[in-house]
Amino acid sequence: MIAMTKKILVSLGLGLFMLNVLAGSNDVQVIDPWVQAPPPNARVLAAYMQLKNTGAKPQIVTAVSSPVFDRAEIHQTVIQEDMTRMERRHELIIPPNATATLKPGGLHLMLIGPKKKLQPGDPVPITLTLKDGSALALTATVRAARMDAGGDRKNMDHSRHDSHAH
Ligand SMILES: [Cu+2]
Repeated sequence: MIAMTKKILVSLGLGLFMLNVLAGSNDVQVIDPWVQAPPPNARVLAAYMQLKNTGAKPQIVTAVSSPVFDRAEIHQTVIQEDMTRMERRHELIIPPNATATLKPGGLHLMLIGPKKKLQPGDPVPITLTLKDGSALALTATVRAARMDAGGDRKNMDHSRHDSHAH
């Protein structure tokens, strides 16, 4: 079903975006990519998505870029001794027949130095470079955090509160 859809899109010549996706790794599907709507004057934004590897070998993301940001990194949010902080990862491994989930409070793409103001609904082009040298182009949409992300945030606030000395 998916293969058929792709073939039809290509035969219609539907733009560079789809072609770029197909020219990249056919084994990685990008599901629901979005960028969290930033507070005013934010210098870093987070992008989330699911990366589904339908192939039989691991797929490894080694670099991230976006034309509307100075640079981008792979980050993991970690909670250590009641402190929430972000660690940079140099690789994002998607095991065979598995899905890597990038979500608030966990793995994310850190978009650094926005070149323009972004608002909900704006498209954000992002390119993932895989270890095999192929590129995976996607377009994320800016939107406010989802309701189901609220639980994560509440936990983070709570842990921060606990870390205060009273
Ligand atoms: Cu980060």
